[in-house]
Amino acid sequence: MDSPERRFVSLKEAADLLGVHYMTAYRYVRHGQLEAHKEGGIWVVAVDDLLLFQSKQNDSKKPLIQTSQMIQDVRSSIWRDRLEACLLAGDGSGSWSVLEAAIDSGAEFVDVYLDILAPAMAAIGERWHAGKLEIYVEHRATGIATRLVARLGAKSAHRGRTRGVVLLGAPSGEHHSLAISILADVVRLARFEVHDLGADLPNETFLSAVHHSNGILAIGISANADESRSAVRDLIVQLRNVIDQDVRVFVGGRAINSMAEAHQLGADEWALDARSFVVALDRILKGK
Ligand code: B12
Repeated sequence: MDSPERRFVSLKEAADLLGVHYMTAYRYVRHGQLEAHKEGGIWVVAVDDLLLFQSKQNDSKKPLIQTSQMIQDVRSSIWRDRLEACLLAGDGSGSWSVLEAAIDSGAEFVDVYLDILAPAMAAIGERWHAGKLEIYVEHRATGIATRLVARLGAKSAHRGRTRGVVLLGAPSGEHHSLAISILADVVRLARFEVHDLGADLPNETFLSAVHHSNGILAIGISANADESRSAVRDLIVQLRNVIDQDVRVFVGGRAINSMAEAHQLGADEWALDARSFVVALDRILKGK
């Protein structure tokens, strides 16, 4: 896999974290004070650059947003390392205890999924890629992670009205279902109704699910293995025959790295991760 990732937030999120209006944050970018670049038409800012910007602002006596954010990041990395160690050791109950401790110490569910569990799995994937891991260890860790997600999902579930239906799945030949489960829970936490169809789904099954779902806001197709791209393209061609024009088709996952690639596969949109996906869904909902 790639080198350890930098975390990015949208400029809107950056503005919220800084406690300023979006246009103010945009001005920082225009004036070269804050590093940002465009991804799929959306300005994004690396968290490191945001923290650097903030530290430079210290003198101006503005309240420091994210001393707490920095602390949170450091905490997350500690929990993530502990979780990774438990997952590698095949220690299921220890793994759950790490997540419980993180939650007890104030971590949000979204952060547990995305800043602790997902990076711990990514680190295990890197070890596997570097040939430093027996393959069974990765499979065992995935089994534990799947059970962790089930427990987290039960703990974080909420009742009440939802804001629209989002269908998630992966096409035939694509076996990474854990990523979809995590994505699904994070989108649920943002109060969307998610139909998680899982991985390795024949096209006709996907189409049938679409046919039987009312009020679909968006469809998200996940692809983590590079060889799944053509299956994604095929699926989207078929989906176009059955979906309403205003249903947005998203693609995402480790095999798809930009909006341009998403468009080449026939999708309307791409999102880097679950947080940006939720931001995009919010935007679509507002435009309705
Ligand atoms: C567990 C795992 C497996 C398990 C999957 C079991 C399961 N039930 O899910 C098994 C063992 C089956 C497996 C198989 C393979 N794997 Co694998 N796997 C992983 C691993 C370690 C974790 C995946 C995971 O669940 N991560 C947790 C998720 C939540 O993290 P995430 O990727 O950051 O997810 C975010 C985004 O991707 C995004 N996202 C994901 N989907 C979507 C969809 C939409 C619409 C949107 C908007 C966003 C979005 O949002 C998520 C949340 O923020 C990853 C390593 C990694 N970096 O993740 C490798 C990894 C994905 N696998 C990889 C590979 C190469 C394979 C194999 C080809 C290996 C092989 N030679 O057999 C096969 C492919 C099988 C297939 N055809 O699908 C590579 C993929 C590289 C690439 N791009 O091609 C990775 C990155 C490992 C590596 N470092 O090289 N794998």
